[in-house]
Amino acid sequence: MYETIQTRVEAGKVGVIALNRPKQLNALNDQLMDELGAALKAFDADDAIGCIIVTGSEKAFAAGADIAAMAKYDFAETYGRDYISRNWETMRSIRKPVIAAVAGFALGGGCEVAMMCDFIIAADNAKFGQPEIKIGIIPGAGGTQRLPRALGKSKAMDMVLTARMMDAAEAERSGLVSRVVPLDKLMEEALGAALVICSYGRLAVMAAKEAVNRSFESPLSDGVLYERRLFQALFATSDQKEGMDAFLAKRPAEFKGR
Ligand code: CO8
Repeated sequence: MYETIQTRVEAGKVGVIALNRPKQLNALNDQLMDELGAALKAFDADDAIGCIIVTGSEKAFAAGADIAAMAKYDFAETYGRDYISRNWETMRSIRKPVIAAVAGFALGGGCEVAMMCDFIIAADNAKFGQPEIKIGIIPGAGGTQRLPRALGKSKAMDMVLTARMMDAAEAERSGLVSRVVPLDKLMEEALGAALVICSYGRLAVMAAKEAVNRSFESPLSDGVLYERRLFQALFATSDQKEGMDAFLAKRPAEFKGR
């Protein structure tokens, strides 16, 4: 059904999307972004799925937007027809957690897609970078905005202006990624994290994601109020009763997602 990505379901509840243009190191073209958007939306709408993993190959998560495709576009096509830009914001509309499992190169748009996910688990061979300046452009899918939030101004400027790559150890030290694991353990680690998330109440998981994302969009007082209202709303769910009753009864909780 898809040509540039592969999808599968793990353990009946984790949707896995693997970017799959191996000859181009998973360079992101319009077709791939259309397919990624469609797959994300399909998993988001599927009640059986509790968490989504986006990954690439061992060599590349994605080496950026497809330069061969971009090279021929002019302003009328990029701005007027939204070539290479369409569908990049789909990730932001996904309400279930999305984990990026990154091995190899995550450059340019590849780094930006990883940063749009909710958190990044990296293999020890991962390399992150925003090398757009080397080809006469700048990041175009949030790199100049999300990198400073993740790394602080100095490292973000260093990466965007010099185009240097950051290895997995530096990325973890800097807060860009949440965990680094050996390459052969990457999917196991990501799946483990996804299954832990799936074991919790679906509504609380969605609310937690929404509240954390709100912190990037609002002043602290508004964000704290937003969090408070979501917190209070969760007391209307049966999962809140079940979670607390189970704790007090010293038994595992059985969440229903209601
Ligand atoms: N686009 C197209 N093809 C690519 C890309 C790419 N981004 N990256 C690699 N490839 C291709 C190569 O052309 C090569 O193809 P071929 O075998 O036909 O010559 C193949 O993949 C293998 O690549 P290399 O031979 O170069 O492999 P190396 O291991 O020697 O090097 C690198 C790997 C370092 C990753 C190198 O390929 C490289 O520097 N790639 C380009 C990285 C880059 O500049 N990325 C940023 C692109 S711009 C961008 O992402 C802007 C995003 C804006 C999005 C806006 C949306 C709103």
